Amino acid sequence: MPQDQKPYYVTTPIYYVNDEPHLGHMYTTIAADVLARQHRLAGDDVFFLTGVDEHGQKVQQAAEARDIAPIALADQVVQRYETLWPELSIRNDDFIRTSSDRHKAGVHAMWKRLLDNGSIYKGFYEDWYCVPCETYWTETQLKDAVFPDGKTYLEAEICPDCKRSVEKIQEESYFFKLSEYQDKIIAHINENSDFIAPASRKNEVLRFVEGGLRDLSISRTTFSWGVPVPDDEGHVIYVWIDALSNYLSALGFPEDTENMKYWPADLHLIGKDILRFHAVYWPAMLMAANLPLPKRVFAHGWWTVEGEKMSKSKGNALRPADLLDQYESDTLRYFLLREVPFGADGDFSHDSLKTRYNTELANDVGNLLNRSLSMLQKYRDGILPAVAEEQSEDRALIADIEGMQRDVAMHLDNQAFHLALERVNQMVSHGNRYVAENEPWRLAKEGNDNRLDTVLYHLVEALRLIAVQLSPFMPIKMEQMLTQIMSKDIDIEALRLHDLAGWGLLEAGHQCQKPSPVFPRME
Ligand code: ME8
Repeated sequence: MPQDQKPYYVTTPIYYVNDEPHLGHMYTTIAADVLARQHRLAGDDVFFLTGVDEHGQKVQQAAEARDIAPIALADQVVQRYETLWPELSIRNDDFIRTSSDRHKAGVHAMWKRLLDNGSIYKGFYEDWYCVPCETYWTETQLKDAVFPDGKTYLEAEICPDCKRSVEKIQEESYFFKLSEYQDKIIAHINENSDFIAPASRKNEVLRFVEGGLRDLSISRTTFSWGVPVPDDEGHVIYVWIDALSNYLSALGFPEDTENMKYWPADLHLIGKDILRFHAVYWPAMLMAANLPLPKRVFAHGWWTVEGEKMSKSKGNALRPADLLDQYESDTLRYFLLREVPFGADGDFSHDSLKTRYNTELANDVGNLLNRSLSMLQKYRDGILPAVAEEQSEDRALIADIEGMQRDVAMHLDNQAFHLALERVNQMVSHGNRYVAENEPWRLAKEGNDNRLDTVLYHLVEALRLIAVQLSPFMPIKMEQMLTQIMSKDIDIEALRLHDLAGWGLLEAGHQCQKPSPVFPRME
């Protein structure tokens, strides 16, 4: 690896194994994959981590319901993920399982650090607990949450997040001195404006922390499926302390491994449901352990399906395998990141997917590729001509390409996937307008060879650079597109901007392939 490569570490949540993968898991992981690909393309030294969260009461109960051991359930679900991710072109560098020895070693090391620093003590715990969410609620929090009829969640014994029953529990427990970190967390958030995104989420976290942080109960005695507390095996470590440590254990923590160079993470991508754990508990743990904090936590929004909340009971959770039976993986990748501003909630509808595909991909990108390569075939036997005379409209096209390259990089730095794609689409429209305005068929008829050569060259070169920008989003389709343009097998994983982002790298005399549709219309 060259010396100047910048490390870039991006993570997804580790997903619970009590359930099958669904649209939501797919969404976060695709987003992380696009960023990982974008950074590899830019020449960075990328580490992209995903994995599964295998411990906890919820998983234990799901396994009991199926009459199998928790680890057997975990093995089944892990297999689903391990076959699913490649089918969606997800190219993670590692896959962490919390049942692995390397992970347990990391969790134990984290625990010991907190214990040695005096951040952990033993006490008694009495509170409300939501099993499905693995979340504890204080009396105050349940009292503050009120139904429209005025009844409090405490009276109803209902979880304010998932609206299912909470149970009262009392047990001996270890505690983490979270309360000591209230001011430090507030200061960190205020001093690091990029730490929590989008901005609305930042305010939400600040309000929560300003409301007061109580010490956090971090061990359980009521079930056994977890990482045991060192030297006190009647306790298992609270599943969130266990789970959050994955971001370090996967790098080899506590050993001083080569991969520890990736810490602190550049980005934890998560859904808005688990923001508090990532933007409050995790930073506090890291502060207590004297470790650097992740640079950024981005909490994206929530998908519903055809206007309804996805749920097991409704049976409407979209399964990636079913989606992949209906659509190509690149179409799904494109749609999910294009349809909804990243950070906002969104609705999955088959109609919107088809409309977006047909208008933006089949009509716009597909058409520009087809008509450009067809005209090149028809008028120049597929051989790229030299530029004869560049006019202002040609220079405007090049300037727009360069603007697109800058803007896409900027938008992806902000995780604004939808804006990055919108920007590419503007460029594609510019390309189609350029065809309409220059009327190559007229130039051919008039015998205006100089102008025709120039227009054909600009079209193909623009298409090449558009495909490069889209390649993190649609690696398979863009491999096909680039293969037609470059007339050679393209290894999309090996592309680097450094070698291919400059305007004019395609040489006159280069033979392009005959076009074959990359985005056939969907009926
Ligand atoms: O929370 N819309 O795991 P989990 C968008 N193990 N994203 C969704 C979604 C939806 N409807 N449903 C799920 C856990 N997600 C813990 C995490 S991390 C140290 C431990 C995505 O299986 C989204 O990324 O419940 C959300 O944060 C995650 O799945 C929750 O996955």
